[in-house]
Amino acid sequence: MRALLLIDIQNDFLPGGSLAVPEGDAIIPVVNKLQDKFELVVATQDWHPINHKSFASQHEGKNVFETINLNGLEQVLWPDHCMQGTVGAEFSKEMEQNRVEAIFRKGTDPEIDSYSGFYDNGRLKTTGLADYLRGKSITEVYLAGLAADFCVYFSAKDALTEGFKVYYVEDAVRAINAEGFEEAKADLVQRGGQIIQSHTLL
Ligand code: VGL
Ligand code: ZN
Repeated sequence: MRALLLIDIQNDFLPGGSLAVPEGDAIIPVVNKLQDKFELVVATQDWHPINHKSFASQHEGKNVFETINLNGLEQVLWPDHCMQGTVGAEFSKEMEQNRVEAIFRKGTDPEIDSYSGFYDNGRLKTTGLADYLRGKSITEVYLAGLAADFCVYFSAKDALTEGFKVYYVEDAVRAINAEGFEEAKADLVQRGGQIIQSHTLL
């Protein structure tokens, strides 16, 4: 069985949002068309408390996109984004949501970031997503969403580690950095993932 994972399609990652991904809105018609082709559709939602340590605003004298050491892990400092209960944290209203069976929230612990929908960045805690998918007899996971070089990429890597067949739908993702996007795709192929185009599914 196949699942479509919609990664962080939230207002703050879309044009006008605080951490807008270039052309992020271009994926929405694509993911809306894709949903009907899957037995299961699941979404992840970046869901930070206002004092999350991935925010540059929590570190005096630090600027956004600088890197620091946070509790032993390399951490990029982001603009404040996807704060719990804010409009920025909501899914895009343009995204079809009726078929989304479950939402996995992440990034709720202020001390650690969580790019992947499966684990936090230290792999200390699971969100329960892998067991949820196995419970639904899912063996193949197709990834779409934002950002291609962060949360989609880390989710795809963890899906591979968890033993799923992994498909990264290239035209259903957009990246923060172009170089990071190329590196992410190359690394996923190296690890046994496949890069596909949505038209092969439609
Ligand atoms: C993301 C940076 C910070 C993402 C989330 O969804 O890719 N990126 N938090
Ligand atoms: Zn975040």
